[in-house]
Amino acid sequence: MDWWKTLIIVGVLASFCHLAHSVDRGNFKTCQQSGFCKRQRDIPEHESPYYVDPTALQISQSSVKFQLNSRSPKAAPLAVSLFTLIDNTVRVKIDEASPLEKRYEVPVGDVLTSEPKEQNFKIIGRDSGKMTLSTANNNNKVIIYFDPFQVNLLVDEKLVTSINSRGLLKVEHLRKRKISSSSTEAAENNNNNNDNENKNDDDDDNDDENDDDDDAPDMWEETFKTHTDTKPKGPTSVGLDISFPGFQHVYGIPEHADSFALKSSKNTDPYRLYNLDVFEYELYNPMALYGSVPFMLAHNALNTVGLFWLNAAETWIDVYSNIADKNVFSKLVEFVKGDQEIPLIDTHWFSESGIIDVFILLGPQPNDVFRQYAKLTGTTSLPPLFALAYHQSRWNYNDEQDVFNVNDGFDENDIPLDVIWLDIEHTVGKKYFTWDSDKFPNSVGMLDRLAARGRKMVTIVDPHTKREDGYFLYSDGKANSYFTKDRQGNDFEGWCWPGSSSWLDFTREDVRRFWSSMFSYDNYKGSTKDLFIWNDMNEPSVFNGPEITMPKDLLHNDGWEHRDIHNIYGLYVHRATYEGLLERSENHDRPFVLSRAFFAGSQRYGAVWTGDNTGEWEHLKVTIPMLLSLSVTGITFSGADVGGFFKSPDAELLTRWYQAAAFQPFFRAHAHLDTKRREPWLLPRENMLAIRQAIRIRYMLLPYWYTQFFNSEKDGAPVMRPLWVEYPSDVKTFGLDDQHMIGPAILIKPVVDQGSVGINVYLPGGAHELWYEFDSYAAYHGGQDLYVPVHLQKIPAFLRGGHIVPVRERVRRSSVLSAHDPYTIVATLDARMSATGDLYHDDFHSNEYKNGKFVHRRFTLENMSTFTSVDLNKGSGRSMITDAWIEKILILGVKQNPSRVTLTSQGQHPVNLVTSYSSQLKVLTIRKPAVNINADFKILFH
Ligand code: NBV
Repeated sequence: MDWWKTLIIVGVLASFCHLAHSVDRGNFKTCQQSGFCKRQRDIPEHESPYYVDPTALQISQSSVKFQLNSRSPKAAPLAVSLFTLIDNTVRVKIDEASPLEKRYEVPVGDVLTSEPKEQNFKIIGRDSGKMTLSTANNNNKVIIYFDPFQVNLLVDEKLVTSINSRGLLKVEHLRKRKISSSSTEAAENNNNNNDNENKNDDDDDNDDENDDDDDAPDMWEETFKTHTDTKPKGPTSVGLDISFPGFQHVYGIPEHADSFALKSSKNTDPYRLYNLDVFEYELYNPMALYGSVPFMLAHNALNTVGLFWLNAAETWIDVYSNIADKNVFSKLVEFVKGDQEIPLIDTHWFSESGIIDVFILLGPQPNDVFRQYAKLTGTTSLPPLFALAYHQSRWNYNDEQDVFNVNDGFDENDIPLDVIWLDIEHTVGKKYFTWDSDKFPNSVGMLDRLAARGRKMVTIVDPHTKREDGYFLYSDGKANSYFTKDRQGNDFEGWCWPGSSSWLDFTREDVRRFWSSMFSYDNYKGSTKDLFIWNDMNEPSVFNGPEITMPKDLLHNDGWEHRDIHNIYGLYVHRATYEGLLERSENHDRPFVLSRAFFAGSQRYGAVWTGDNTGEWEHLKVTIPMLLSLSVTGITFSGADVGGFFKSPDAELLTRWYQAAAFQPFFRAHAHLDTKRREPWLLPRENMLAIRQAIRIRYMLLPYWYTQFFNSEKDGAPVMRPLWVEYPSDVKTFGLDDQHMIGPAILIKPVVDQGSVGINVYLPGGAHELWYEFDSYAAYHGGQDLYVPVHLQKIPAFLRGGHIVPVRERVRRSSVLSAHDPYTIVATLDARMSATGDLYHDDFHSNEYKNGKFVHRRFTLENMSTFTSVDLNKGSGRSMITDAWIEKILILGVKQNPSRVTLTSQGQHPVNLVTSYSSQLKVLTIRKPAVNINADFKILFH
């Protein structure tokens, strides 16, 4: 074996076998170590050198196009296209006016679901200095200032976003390299590696003679540790500043292990977006992690604005805040003088290549921004129900017997479970789509045995392919030239779990089709319809690559460099897998695929998780801001390894982790190979009971979760949501990192501190709002910090008054087994003695719902006098015949026992219903209304 390979193996094993104890920062670049980051970040704030020639505007009904010229001889002219889009959205594209060659743009359909629909504007003002546009039927304005170039966006006459107001627009134009004596050697190397371009050519107009930075050492080649990035195109970065006047809070741009409201980066590195496999990541810093969504939301008491930066290259974002960045002295002066500055958040975005393509989503409210973003990048597809239930994973369940023991363990302890997961050790030598036949001699039999209890299995399929002749994936991939290429045009070879590996070029559609076909039952031998997939390592993780990933100068489809597409590689893997599962059932069944890497739009293909966290209290805490950041940027279906991947949590931490995660979208326990086994029954009994209780609550609430996911597929609103989505003007909610909501009706503040005996929960909404404690049904007013004493079983959760939540009370072994069980409807009265909510129901696994085969009802309780059920699925002309019925209705906050309660269903005679009333709990229970969930009915309270 080559010496370098031995070194790598030792290094990798050392880190993966836990000799290291925290992130090795030296493996990852700081801004100072990244040429373009440094160059872009160092631009001083100034008046922009760019100006528009107002006589040369090209104006159409929905776009304005113009050239930007610069007073600085170093900057090449730029071409700007500004589009007004439907639904209060404005798009600004900035490219070089005449680039040497085309710059990369993500193909339409890959992130944007389709070409965004434009909407006509009116020119409502124009003079020599500016032009003002407004789209029909809304109160938004776009003002283009000519000199210096700047774009302001107003909502209801309020300035909410300003582009290039700090003059930081900078596009490093493509150029040919000048050969100077100092750089000859480097240039030669460069040309050797890249024989089709960059020959020195003195006549070229774009060759900026005045640009004396051209030969800066890191512009044409960049070395990090032992890796040299040959940068055949030289410097190609793009950057722009975007400010949010009037805002003090911005959110989003996952993935970072950091607070939900983004912090000022004045004294740190900028937030980095570059999909990376970061071993033992640290908390509360802006380092990059496994996925990237370049989408940010600014929110204040009046407005929400979204900013989507469509660029798949490495990206850094600076966030400055005039309020947060103020020093103590100026705060004191302000306090004494009594005047306060208007808050302002300045952001500065820069990407290594591609073009500037920015979408400003003008809201004005949070749900508007979610819908506007969903129109661009799509929504989370409704998962099959089992995917929302509880998952049990570990690296690794060793063999079939191990799987059966786990399967039985859940039943013996009456703990519901839907899915058991198999990690990389189930394969032959990490060759995916294979089974180690010693450990798993009869995978079909095993899958069937799980399926008999309504359970599924998930296996891991990573995107690195073992380079072994005879391994079908490798042989076919090689024969068809499907692998990502190095600079010499050979299949790139790197190091990963299987040893020497290659990586399919998932940016190519034909390669994705090839990958998808691997999931057919014929190709994936030993799989059945009950087997689903997990894509790990798809950043992609390359053990011997720069920053543990692919070299940036590798080549993909049409000669685009890995640099251009890095952040979207993982999405393509996720997508190809998702499409494979769809195909294997001829589009009949909904896929389930978990992915570690992601980008904007990944929500369309399934779930993501936050990777290799650690079994420590701080890691439990950070799950909330991390998952909220994913949620508000479209990645609705996300979770964190319950218990933490590294290290062994003690029983208390593990219990609290289950309780928090039972209220997070993707609910899976997972653990590193080296950790102690931690299936719930291995814990002391009181912990096992508390965990069982948390999982049972999850199952009880599955109808509510499922309904929320159905709604989210339609409107893009997150299921796990910050309080400010429901209470946009309540400033006390803007900085919360430790409590959140599920849909509009459930508020939760999990216990995340060791030895906690009580916690303060903020109940929003003012004194007129009512909140009902989940276990006791006790009612509390909003607008207060409520102290809640806690014991080991306690999960501080509240139901919001005025809502109706569907649940299922019968506990089964898995969610599938309760598909035909009746529902209980829980209504919580608000101050007007009313409540409303909906229930969605279908076959829980197929795509038939897309043909209208579902039940969707709206329940409304008016003034504690009538309860009605209305069909929300009338429009489709189809519905679903179901035997599911309502076995109980619980009404919380009822002040008086009604003398009689009657039910009228489908036009029949009214019948009296059996009820019971607890004057102490203020709960009215209607027993056995026994009405089909799809019936039109009315209940009257006399
Ligand atoms: O496949 C092994 C693990 C997996 O269990 C984990 O969930 C992934 O995030 N995988 C990473 C690779 C190695 C991690 C040290």
